[in-house]
Amino acid sequence: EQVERTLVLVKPDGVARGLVGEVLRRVEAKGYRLVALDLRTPTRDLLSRHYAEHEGKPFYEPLVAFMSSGPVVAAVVEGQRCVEGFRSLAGATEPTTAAPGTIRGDLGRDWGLAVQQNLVHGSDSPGSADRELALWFPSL
Ligand code: DAT
Ligand code: MG
Repeated sequence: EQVERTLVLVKPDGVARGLVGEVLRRVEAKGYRLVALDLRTPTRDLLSRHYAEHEGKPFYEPLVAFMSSGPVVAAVVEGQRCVEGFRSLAGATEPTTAAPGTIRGDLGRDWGLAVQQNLVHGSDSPGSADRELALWFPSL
C-alpha cells in the first residue's frame, strides 16, 4: 500500500460543539489511521505560517482570530490517498452548500460571520500536507 499522510484539524467551532468524536469517527470509519493527536490552542505565529497563502485576503484576519480563539484538535491521518480522501469527507468550504454526507454538509451551516466556521481543515495536496505537518508536528 502506498501510504500518505495529511493534517486534519477539528477547528474551534467543532471542539466547542462537541464534534471531535464525530469527526474522528468518520476518519476512522473510512479506514484511515490516526498517527498522532493533540488538543491545543494554536498561536497566531503558527497560524500565520499555516495560512500564509491567504495573507492579504479579506477573511485572513478573522480566520486567524477564529482559529486562535480556542482549542483545536490536530491529527496526523495516514492512508492511501488520504489527502484527497479527507477533503472528500470534509466537503466544500462553504458549509451551507457543502454536499450532504460530508462533515461540513451534515454538521455545518453559515452563521453570518466574517469567516466560514466550517468545522474542519484538511491539507489540500500532498505537498501542502508535508508543509503543514512540519509546522504542527515538527518532531514527527
Ligand atoms: P478550505 O478550508 O476548504 O481548504 P481555503 O483554504 O480556501 O478553504 O480557506 C481557508 C479557510 O478560510 C476556510 O476553511 C474558511 C475561510 N474562508 C475561505 N474562503 C472564505 C471566504 N470567502 N469568506 C470567509 N471565510 C473564508
Ligand atoms: Mg485550504
